[in-house]
Parts: sequence; structure tokens; C-alpha cells
Amino acid sequence: AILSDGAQISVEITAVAGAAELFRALTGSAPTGVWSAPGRANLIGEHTDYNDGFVLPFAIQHRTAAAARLRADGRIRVASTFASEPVEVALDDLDALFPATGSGTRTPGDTAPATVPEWAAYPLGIAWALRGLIPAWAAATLPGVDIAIASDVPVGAGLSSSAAIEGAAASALNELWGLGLDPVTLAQAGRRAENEAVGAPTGIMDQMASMLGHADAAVFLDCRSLETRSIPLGFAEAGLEVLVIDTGVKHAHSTGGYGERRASCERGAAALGIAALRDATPADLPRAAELLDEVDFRRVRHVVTEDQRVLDTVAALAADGPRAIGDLLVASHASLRDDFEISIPELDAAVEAALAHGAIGARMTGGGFGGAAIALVDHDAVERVSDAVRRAFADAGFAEPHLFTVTPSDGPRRDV
Ligand code: GAF
Repeated sequence: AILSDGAQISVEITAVAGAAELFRALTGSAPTGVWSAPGRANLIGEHTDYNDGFVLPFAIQHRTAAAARLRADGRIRVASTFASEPVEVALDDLDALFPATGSGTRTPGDTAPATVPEWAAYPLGIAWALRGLIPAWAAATLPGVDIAIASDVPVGAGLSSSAAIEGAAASALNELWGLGLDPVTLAQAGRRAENEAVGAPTGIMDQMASMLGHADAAVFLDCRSLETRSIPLGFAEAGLEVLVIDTGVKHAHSTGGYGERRASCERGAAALGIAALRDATPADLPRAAELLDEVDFRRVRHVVTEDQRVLDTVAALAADGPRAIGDLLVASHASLRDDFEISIPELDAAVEAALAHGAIGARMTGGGFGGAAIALVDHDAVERVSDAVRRAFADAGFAEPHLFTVTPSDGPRRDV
């Protein structure tokens, strides 16, 4: 999901320094600490997470930071470089602000309560979700908190700026409130905030990638059991870079197509008589073709084949290293474009231009309908591929894309 109308802070100011500075401007004093969490790029495994399937994302070097300090009065105040005004509510009022649906998601298309700007629903939703994990009597005794947020994760680029906010705020509150919760529980709280406070019907990939990322590795996640394995990527040793091509076309998962795709997948699982599409294999596709209409069938085919591509990618990385995964990335993109229909012309152009000029593999990354593509490129070819992509965009009359490389990086930490 995106923070609409968000302005990125200047790249010369790191998120950590920006958050501390904003905290001082907000409160007139220093924060107790600054916690940060990364955005993520998804190497492969798209729209498989809410189908209980497999994903292989990695945390990136771009981070969101939360500077925070407890306050005595039971109120929570959040400020962010995304917005000019802070938002303040009593902790006891959070339950009324985000009434639990019990189902895990609000109706697709619902947005954050009108009384709270969308950006603020992320940190407030985290506070609400964390309070929900402890007994009511204990929640009632939690002190208030001031939180100032700054980010250098590009917003709306499909790099999960939202999970980075959730991870930073959850890490700060976990420590300041002495909750002692583990990273998986914090990721689950992040997903709950996103689903029920913000109203985006997303899966848990992004929060898990942000909370469990490791340098030089991807997070291989089974979205049913929430078991993870750190998968060495070895990009640097192989002389490879991951080039992000941010199309600049903003997407939002709290509206529209994301929820429709999810509904198609649920219809597919119901028709096949299985709990989730994770339980289907490519051998079930002929039966799915008989049971489903043509569109739902293609949605199902994407998910079932994508799960297999994730497993194949993990195997290829272990057996032959990162140069062996290019074709799997390309096949993933074709499936997202043709079967799942969530690519856009800008993403297709980015992938085509990158491949035509030497990328080993390329695909759109993230939820789709905008955002970014990633291309696996030889270190020495980054400039050439970047120029080719820029030329392709100019020739097609698209706005100039934003290009940069990302590095598989560590998860949350306390910075100050
Ligand atoms: C978005 C969602 F937030 C994730 O949960 C995931 O479904 C992804 O889209 C698609 O793979 O990032």
C-alpha cells in the first residue's frame, strides 16, 4: 500500500537522522531511541502469500526510522515527514478507531477511518495491534508514546514502504513497552495493522521480509507455517547487481485490483475443494480449467505455477548460483502480465528493454498495477541497461523512470 501524497525526504538526510530531527521539532527534546526497518524487493513469488504459498523476497538498504519516547499521559502522538501535521489520540480510543473485524481483513476498498490520515493509520494500527496481543488489564496500563517517522524507502514503488513503517514502529513499541515479542509476532501485528487499520487486504510477505531480512540473503518463507529459511544470494560474488526500475506509476492495494485478484484465488480454491491454492499443483490445472471461468482459471494458473517457480529458484540458487535464475524471473513476469494481468505497459517496457540489453533476468516486483521492476544485471552492464531503459521509456512517451540498485540487507535494528 502507499502513503498517498507522500513526499520523500532528501536522500542526503538518512531516515535515522531525519526521524531524530523531526522528534526534536515535535517535542523539544531527544528521543529515547531510534529504531529502523527496511523496505523489500521481491525476487520471486508474487501474489502467492495470501494463497498460503511460497515467496522469496529480500530486505533492501532503504529504511524507515521511528524515533520514539514514552510519555506519561496514555496518549499516542505520531508525526512523519510525509505530513505537515502530527496526529494524536488516546491509546484507549484506538479500539474505537479500528474496530476489529475478526476476519483478518476489512472489505477490499475500505480505507483507513476518515478521521485518520492514511499515513498515520500505519503506526497507530501497529500500536492498536500490539495492545491487542496482551491482556486488556495490561494494555490499560501501557504508557503513551511520541513517535516521529522518516523514510528513505521510495513510496509507491512496490518496495513496501508500508512494511518498513510497520517494522520500525513495531520495533520501537516492542522495546519501549517491554513486550518482548519475537520478529514473527511483530510481522503478524504489521499485517493486522495493514489489513484492519489501513484496510489493504495484503498477505504477510512484506512484513516478514522486513522483519527477517539478512544481508546478502533472501527470506524463503512458507506463508502457511510462517517458517523461514535464509537463502544466500551471492549476487556480489557473482558480479551481479539488482537494478530497480521504478516506473513512477503509483499503486495502492487498499483499492481495486488487488482485492479482485484475491477474490479470484479464493473462488479457485473453493471450486477445487482445497483450503488455499497452495494445496494445488500444476497437475490440478486441467480440472481447474473445467471448473472455473476463463479469467479465474488464469489467476489460479499464475499462483500455482508461481509457487513452483519459487521452489525452483531456491533449488537453482543452491545448485548453480544466481546466474541460473534468470529464466525463472522472466517466466514469473510473463505469468503476472498474461495470466494475473497486473503488469502495466511501463513495467513490460522496463523488463523488455533490460532483457534486450543484457539483463540476466527481469520481472515486475510487488503487488503490481504500477511500482517497479527488478533486473538482475552484470555489475559492468548497469549503466548500459539503465540507459536502454531510459531510452525505451522516452521512445514510448512514458515519464522518466527512477533507476537505482538495491542490496540484500539486514532487518530491523535499534540505530540510536
Ligand atoms: C503486496 C502485498 F502487500 C503482499 O502481501 C503481496 O501480496 C504482494 O503485493 C504481491 O506478491 O506487496
